[in-house]
Amino acid sequence: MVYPKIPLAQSIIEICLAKGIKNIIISPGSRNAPLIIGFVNHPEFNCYSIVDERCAAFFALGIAQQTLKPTVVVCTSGSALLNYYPAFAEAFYSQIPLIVISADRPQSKIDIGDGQTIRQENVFQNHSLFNANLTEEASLDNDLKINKAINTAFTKKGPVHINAPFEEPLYETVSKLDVDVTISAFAKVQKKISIDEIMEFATIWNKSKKKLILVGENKPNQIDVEIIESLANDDSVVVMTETTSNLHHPTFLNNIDTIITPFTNKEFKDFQPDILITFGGMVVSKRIKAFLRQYTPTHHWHIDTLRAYNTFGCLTHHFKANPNLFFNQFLRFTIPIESDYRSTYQDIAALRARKHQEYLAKIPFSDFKAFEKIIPSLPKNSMLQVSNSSAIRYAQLIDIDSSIEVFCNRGTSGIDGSTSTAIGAAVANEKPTVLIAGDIGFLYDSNALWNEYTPKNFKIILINNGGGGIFRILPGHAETPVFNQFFETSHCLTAEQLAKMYGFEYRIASNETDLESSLKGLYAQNDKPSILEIFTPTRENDKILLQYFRELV
Ligand SMILES: Cc1ncc(C[n+]2csc(CCOP(=O)(O)OP(=O)(O)O)c2C)c(N)n1
Repeated sequence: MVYPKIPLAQSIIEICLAKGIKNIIISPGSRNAPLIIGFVNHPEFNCYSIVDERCAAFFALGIAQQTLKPTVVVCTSGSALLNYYPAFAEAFYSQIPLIVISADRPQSKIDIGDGQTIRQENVFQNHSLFNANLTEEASLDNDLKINKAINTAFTKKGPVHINAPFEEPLYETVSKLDVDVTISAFAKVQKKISIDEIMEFATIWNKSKKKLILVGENKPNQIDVEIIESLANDDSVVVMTETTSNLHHPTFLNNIDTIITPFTNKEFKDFQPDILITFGGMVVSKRIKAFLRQYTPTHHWHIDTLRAYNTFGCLTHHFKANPNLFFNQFLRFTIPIESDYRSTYQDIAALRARKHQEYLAKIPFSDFKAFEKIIPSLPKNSMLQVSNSSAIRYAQLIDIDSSIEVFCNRGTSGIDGSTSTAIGAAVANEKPTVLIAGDIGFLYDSNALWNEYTPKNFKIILINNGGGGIFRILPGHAETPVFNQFFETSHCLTAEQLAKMYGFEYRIASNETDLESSLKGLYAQNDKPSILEIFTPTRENDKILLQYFRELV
């Protein structure tokens, strides 16, 4: 075996090994040479080389999003580390385990004029679940900090930072380990809810005729079928899901904006629930947030082992359990109550579905039309990754096959890493993966394509509406030069040259007929990754979408 000579690097690698860490994304540098040498020469690790640290961290995030296990990113000293911050913040808000290991100069070399040196300790302080600021020598104290960082990423599901100072020489190797690391185990406590707690809340539940369950971002296959059935069959329960909820039942309302946008004040008032139960991560729909903030339920209970955000300003209880455990215990104490809450909104959903079909049948080629064609064309049992911002909002409006797993970086809703995340996720998941991206987000993260790991069957459907289409939809849009240059950032760029440079097959479509045949070609191509770029009419898209909400009643 080849080990780095520096004992601290040996300790880091041995503790990662003992903790079952598998995937290491490495960006080049010299200060991190001891770590690179150690990880790459160990057969237990899958090492990936990605130059751009921002892309590397999102790629790692994509792997961790799929494996639900901590993924490590390793970089050199200096500004390299700061490029991890967007993915670090996304990991924090999306509860994804990410371990940053940065190489550093010893503290005596900071702020004395040494090259490629910045203040690295605690640099992610505001979003880090633990900072292991190591000292230069291998020691029990350092071992414990490394253990704690990795354990925290596992148990608290989020990002941690290990900062490791190394002094030159950096490239020397040895064939035997000099360290005998200490491994501290972590206890995985399965949280139980007390019977008293359950009874108190079941009593409220049993008296309420209007219960709304709103599911945020949720990993596929997390909720037991019996729980889904039980909630779906309760007359007093409306379950609202989003595309990123990965939760399906014919009675669940999966197109929130379509259902609620046309509501009058009276209809909102009627819809106002007595109890709101939420689980999962971030909610995409702005409209449901606005509704629940104005028409606050008497009770809002959030279910999550770790966190509960007071998203609607009315949080009354946090059940610290996973949703399966909670519902399995809780539903045993509930009794049916006569209510027309569910049936009322089933009827409205049926009306909206009819109006939706009528409207889509008559609209011209546009972003909305493209989504109407793309979503049903996606292969069954595939993974869909979606970029921010209008892409995920359009995707929410179209029914999707329940076998398709959907992901979007909604922790911070950034446009800076959707492609890198999607590629990392595709590498980890091995399912056929399609990314639907907007042009600005795609161009922003074009370095994502700069890697050797993109699966041959990976596909990007790029909706090129000539700029940030979302800004046309948001209130405040006015057709002025300032809007075009500084909000929409309109452009005439295409992905053609990027596709050529990175060895992607490239297709285009700018009308419905082209789109249908291009989609067929796209799915048939599995010998190299592909991009299908769809050009839509910049100045029509927003009008077509806004008119949709007017015609739903
Ligand atoms: C890193 C980052 N910078 C800026 C934003 C603000 N922002 C949100 S959406 C958007 C434009 C996205 O345009 P595009 O990718 O073309 O998608 P479209 O809205 O047209 O679907 C911008 C700049 C952001 N979310 N993240």
